[in-house]
Amino acid sequence: MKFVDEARLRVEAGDGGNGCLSFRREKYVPHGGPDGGDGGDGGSVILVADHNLNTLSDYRVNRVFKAERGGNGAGKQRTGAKGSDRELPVPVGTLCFEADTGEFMGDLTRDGERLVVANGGFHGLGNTRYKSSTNRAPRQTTDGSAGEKRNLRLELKLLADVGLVGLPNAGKSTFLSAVSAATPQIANYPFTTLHPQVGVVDVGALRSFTLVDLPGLIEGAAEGVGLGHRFLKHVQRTRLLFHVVDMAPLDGSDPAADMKTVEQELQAFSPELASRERWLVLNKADLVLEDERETVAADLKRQLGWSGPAYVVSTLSPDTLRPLLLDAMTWVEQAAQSEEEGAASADSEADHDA
Ligand SMILES: Nc1nc2c(ncn2[C@@H]2O[C@H](COP(=O)(O)OP(=O)(O)OP(=O)(O)O)[C@@H](O)[C@H]2O)c(=O)[nH]1
Ligand SMILES: [Mg+2]
Repeated sequence: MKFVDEARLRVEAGDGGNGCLSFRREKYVPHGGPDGGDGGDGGSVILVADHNLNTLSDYRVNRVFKAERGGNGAGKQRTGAKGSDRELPVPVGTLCFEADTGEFMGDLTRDGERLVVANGGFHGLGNTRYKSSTNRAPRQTTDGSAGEKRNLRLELKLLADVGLVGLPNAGKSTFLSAVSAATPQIANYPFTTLHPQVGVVDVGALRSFTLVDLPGLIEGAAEGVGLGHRFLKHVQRTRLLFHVVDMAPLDGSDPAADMKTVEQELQAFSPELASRERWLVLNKADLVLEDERETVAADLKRQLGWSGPAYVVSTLSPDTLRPLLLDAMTWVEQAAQSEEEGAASADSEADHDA
């Protein structure tokens, strides 16, 4: 399915049904009282996050999505039916904005999460409601109120724990396919990957993290060279980046210079992303003689002044990825835990203030 990560649409909630004006008419009851029922509420339009979706392609052509109008009230105090809601499934990671004002409306981060984007109108009242001791035959009713209508802009920013960045051909997709059930396209030409793809990495019993594979970055991506750099937004919400580097590029390029290129492009996209926790994944170790691997790796780190974590791997032999995956799992768990603690302490501070 086509990958679409931005969309515009119009949503129109249902109007409330009108109240009814009616009087009881029965045999042998000459002056029956009022019996007009209320209308039903209009249906709302609701975004619902669905983890089976990974694209906004359902919304790529500007369409209008309407919820049902509430039914009108009727005699014999019958209430109009409530208009049914219109549910719009969207991928987890969808952000919603009101298109005309740019106002942020919500972020759907969990499967099943719901966001009402247009509230249905309120029902009108039937004349039965206006009966009183002084007015036994009210002719008053109200109409239902109008449902909300608005233009929306949706933006998908994938949610994953770890993101893969690097030059084209570094082996990012091979990495994802080696460690998850995802089946990205792999080939020895640049820009094989055109769209981000997420896989789940199982690391033993009940421990897993999500990993997103991206297209390759090249020099000038920020100015639109190659596939540009817009896709980097899909790693903005990751906790950790794997920077995949080809240790022995066939084109004879210098791996240290290659690394710097990627660093510069991350920086150009967002300094915040460039300073995100990033681990070096020196790939294609199988192309380097076994007793030279450590020297090559040490040399690269020295050239870059790299003091962070670095792993020498070959995505063609998944065993070599094991230590990296275990460390990443632990790191992700700890990051999630400290985030939770941070949120909890912020909450308790707020309680304290209150
Ligand atoms: N020898 C060797 N080749 C590898 C290794 N990992 C990947 N490759 C090869 O490198 C080529 C590129 O791999 P991909 O996984 O498509 O690279 P990518 O980083 O996803 O590339 P783009 O999608 O273009 O950005 C393919 O021919 C892979 O078979 C490795 O560890 N050793
Ligand atoms: Mg790829």
